[in-house]
Amino acid sequence: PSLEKDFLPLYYGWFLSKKSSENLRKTGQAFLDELGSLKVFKKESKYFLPAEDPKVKLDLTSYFAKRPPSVLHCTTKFTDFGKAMGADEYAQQEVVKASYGKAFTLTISALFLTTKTAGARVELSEQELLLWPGDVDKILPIDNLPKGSRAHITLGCASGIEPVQTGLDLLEFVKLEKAGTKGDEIEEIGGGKLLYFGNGMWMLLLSKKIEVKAIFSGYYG
Ligand code: ACK
Repeated sequence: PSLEKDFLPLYYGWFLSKKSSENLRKTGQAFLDELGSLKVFKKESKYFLPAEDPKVKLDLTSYFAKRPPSVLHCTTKFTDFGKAMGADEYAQQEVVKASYGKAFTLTISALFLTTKTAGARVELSEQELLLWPGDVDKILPIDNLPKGSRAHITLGCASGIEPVQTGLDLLEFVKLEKAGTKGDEIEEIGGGKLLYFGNGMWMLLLSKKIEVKAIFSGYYG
């Protein structure tokens, strides 16, 4: 019997270095600032405004006021201290044990924003995909999306929204992409090409992908 079976973390994931974390927060903030100032965004801002008071000024920074408190992370498996489905199976994998405490480089290909969440899309390498659970890339049981589709870093959540939503929002984008809706190309802005998928769903495809340093580990709360 091993100790780790009895003390699983709240979740496993890659935890960004302090510097990478600070840089990514800044990049995310710059995106919010620029997007919020665009005419096309203002024209479509009704999705972010209360129906009863659609004239109030929208400030995306205060809209996404719930931000991760410490260093940013990319969740692999939410194990809920062992209570989540598949928690033990995940934790007992050799690759998980062998990778624990090891350094990785994550590649960020896009930033995205919906009425609920703001996040960064993570492109996992072959090696990183070995740490990705088999059962998380779906919203509905029938969804069949590429492994790692959900990989993300939460940057902020709207009031009343839990961070689990960020990955689900990213899956919505991926489902639209799979259905052939690539998003309308709005314009080139600082950092890349801005896409609009409708319903307040925006994505910035980074012209230069961002690499961040991260340690694979568990978070115990
Ligand atoms: O932003 P995230 O990936 O979304 O990081 C946090 C982290 O675990 C701690 O809350 C994620 N999380 C929470 N609940 C779940 C869940 N049921 N499935 C997958 N990820 C989850 C959350």
